Amino acid sequence: MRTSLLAPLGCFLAFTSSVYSAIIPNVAEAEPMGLVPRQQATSTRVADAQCTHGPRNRACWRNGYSIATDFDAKSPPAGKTVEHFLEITNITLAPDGFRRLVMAVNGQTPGPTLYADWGDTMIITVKNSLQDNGTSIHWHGLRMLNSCQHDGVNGVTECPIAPGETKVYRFKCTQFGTSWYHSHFSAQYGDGVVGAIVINGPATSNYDDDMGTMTLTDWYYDTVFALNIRAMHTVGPPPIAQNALINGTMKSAHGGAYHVTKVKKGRKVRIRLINTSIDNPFHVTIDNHNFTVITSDFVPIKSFVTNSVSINIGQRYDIIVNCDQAVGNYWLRADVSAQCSRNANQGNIRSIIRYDGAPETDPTSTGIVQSTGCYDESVTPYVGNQVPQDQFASAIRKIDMDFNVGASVNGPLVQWLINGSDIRVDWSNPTLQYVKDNNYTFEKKMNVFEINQVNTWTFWVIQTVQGDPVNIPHPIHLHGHDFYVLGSGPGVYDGSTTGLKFSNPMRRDTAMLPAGGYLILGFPADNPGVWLMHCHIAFHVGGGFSLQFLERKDEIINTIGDLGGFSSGCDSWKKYWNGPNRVYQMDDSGL
Ligand SMILES: *[C@@H]1O[C@H](CO)[C@@H](O)[C@H](O)[C@H]1NC(C)=O
Ligand SMILES: *[C@@H]1O[C@H](CO)[C@@H](O)[C@H](O)[C@H]1NC(C)=O
Ligand SMILES: *[C@@H]1O[C@H](CO)[C@@H](O)[C@H](O)[C@H]1NC(C)=O
Ligand SMILES: *[C@@H]1O[C@H](CO)[C@@H](O)[C@H](O)[C@H]1NC(C)=O
Ligand SMILES: *[C@@H]1O[C@H](CO)[C@@H](O)[C@H](O)[C@H]1NC(C)=O
Ligand SMILES: *[C@@H]1O[C@H](CO)[C@@H](O)[C@H](O)[C@H]1NC(C)=O
Ligand SMILES: *[C@@H]1O[C@H](CO)[C@@H](O)[C@H](O)[C@H]1NC(C)=O
Ligand SMILES: [Cu+2]
Repeated sequence: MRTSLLAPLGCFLAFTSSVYSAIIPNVAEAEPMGLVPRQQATSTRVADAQCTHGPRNRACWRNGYSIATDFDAKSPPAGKTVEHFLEITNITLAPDGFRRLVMAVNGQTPGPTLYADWGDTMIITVKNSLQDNGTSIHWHGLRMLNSCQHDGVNGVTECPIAPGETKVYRFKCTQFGTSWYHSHFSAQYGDGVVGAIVINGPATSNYDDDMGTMTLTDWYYDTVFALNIRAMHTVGPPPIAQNALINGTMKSAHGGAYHVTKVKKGRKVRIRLINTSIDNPFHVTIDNHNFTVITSDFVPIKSFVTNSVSINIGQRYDIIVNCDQAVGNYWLRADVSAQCSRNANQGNIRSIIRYDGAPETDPTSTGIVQSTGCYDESVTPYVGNQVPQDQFASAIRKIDMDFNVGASVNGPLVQWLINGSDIRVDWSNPTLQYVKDNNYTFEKKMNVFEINQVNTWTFWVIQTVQGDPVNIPHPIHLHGHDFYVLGSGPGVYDGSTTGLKFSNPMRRDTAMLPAGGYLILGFPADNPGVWLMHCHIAFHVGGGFSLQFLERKDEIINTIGDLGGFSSGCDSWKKYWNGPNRVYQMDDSGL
């Protein structure tokens, strides 16, 4: 088997000034006119079929699809099929000079970046070559329209892939932009099972060169499996990361190296920032350079110029940097916000932006004063949608989120309660099995919330129970949908619509629940399936901070069709789990 990694060729198309003047529409012309209801094709202003995507007209795509298209309403129908092969192994690596066991993807962490074009179908074969763990791979932020059986959540949409076994995931790229994949098997992704995803498509601003993805992740010298168990049985702050990795590398007292991104003076370059942390949010700046932010998660936004961007776990921002400064070396800095997390190498988490012709030395540039705090950037989607305010009051449902310290045989047990219950999935009996069996009698610990109204909007307020000793923000991530963020705030939501945003609110797949406060989300029930919603801090999801939406249960099996290797996967898993060679227990939520 082999990996086919298609280079993002479209991003390097050359252009001449004569081509430039002939190209329509430009970005400004592609601007959608006002707001339209969510379920309709968005804009009457579609791309000219003649217009070709390129450095001077990134707003174009092809065949009538452009940046003005609402990708929730339609996407190019007949793309190509892109195949990838990922093998998960347990090996020793030293990404910052310190040698430790990691769980790698094709021998590296982050694993290979998966490329596709908008409208393509990805077929990804995952082989679990770990000796003593299952795995399941989730394609973060991908909508998985009518294909929840490929969402990669063990205990929900599949049984884990048993050691030595393979599973084939298949889904259509209905969105475009930047994302990542990661394991959903307990804390496994924190030990290295992550990688980036790039889906080429149009963009709201022009640029010359696509520099690819840049992953930012906190890095621990103990395995995250071990730390997670310790965190679950220790009352107090979570473990402190020893370092952070930018694109898989960093310097430390043990050695290592800074990642170098090579740019050309006079060019505008696109960098796709992805926060793959398990606990650390970052503020990213580049010395001497402002940049233009063009997307938040998969959603194109009205671009804005800034000198710093705050990225929470699971979130992505694509930025365009104008390389207009003197030829030289400049630091890209990723600072951890002391208010929400800690990192032992705070202040030194950096990579290098090196202009062609600059010496191969470390930069001497100086940074700006970093912004601090734990918040989401305030962004406006480029394709504007209206959320129906008249449906809000009758549809809103409340979910309480509470911190608790319980007891277990291993000492105290840190629990994150969702309406009173910390989730525990059963890897051998995933929720999709219940759906297959027409059995809707769920145990409380599964944290199942049903959404049964067809194609109407569903609204949720996640409310932190007041008076807890632990008050920190949580990055909330939803599978199967981009949610609309209607509002958030400190304290208790008062039930009113005053201050909520129904007209083109922020739309994304990961948003911040403020410390001790509430977050109000809405989305249309247009994707039958079982979808997890959880805090993306690995220690919190391990401690139960997760729920599952069971969306339009009666339609799921007919809509998703072929279950692929669902049943044979569960058979192999149960054989391993109940057999003599299994050495470990599940001792957290399983997610
Ligand atoms: C990884 O390797 C270590 C050391 O050989 C072993 O103890 C551990 O069980 C392995 N983990 C998995 C998941 O295979
Ligand atoms: C997964 O492997 C790690 C060691 O590599 C171990 O600590 C953990 O308990 C294992 N979990 C399961 C459920 O196999
Ligand atoms: C990060 O590393 C990947 C893989 O080597 C590479 O393709 C990409 O260009 C790097 N990103 C940046 C911004 O340098
Ligand atoms: C990644 O997200 C975590 C958790 O929200 C946050 O603490 C960290 O600062 C983020 N990193 C970046 C580079 O934004
Ligand atoms: C970045 O933007 C700020 C605020 O607009 C401005 O003062 C500064 O000169 C800009 N820096 C560069 C290098 O363009
Ligand atoms: C969560 O629990 C509260 C209090 O018991 C209840 O009022 C509410 O309906 C529950 N939420 C959902 C979505 O079931
Ligand atoms: C539903 O599934 C649960 C868990 O497997 C089982 O205990 C229960 O008997 C099932 N109920 C029905 C009606 O099949
Ligand atoms: Cu959390």
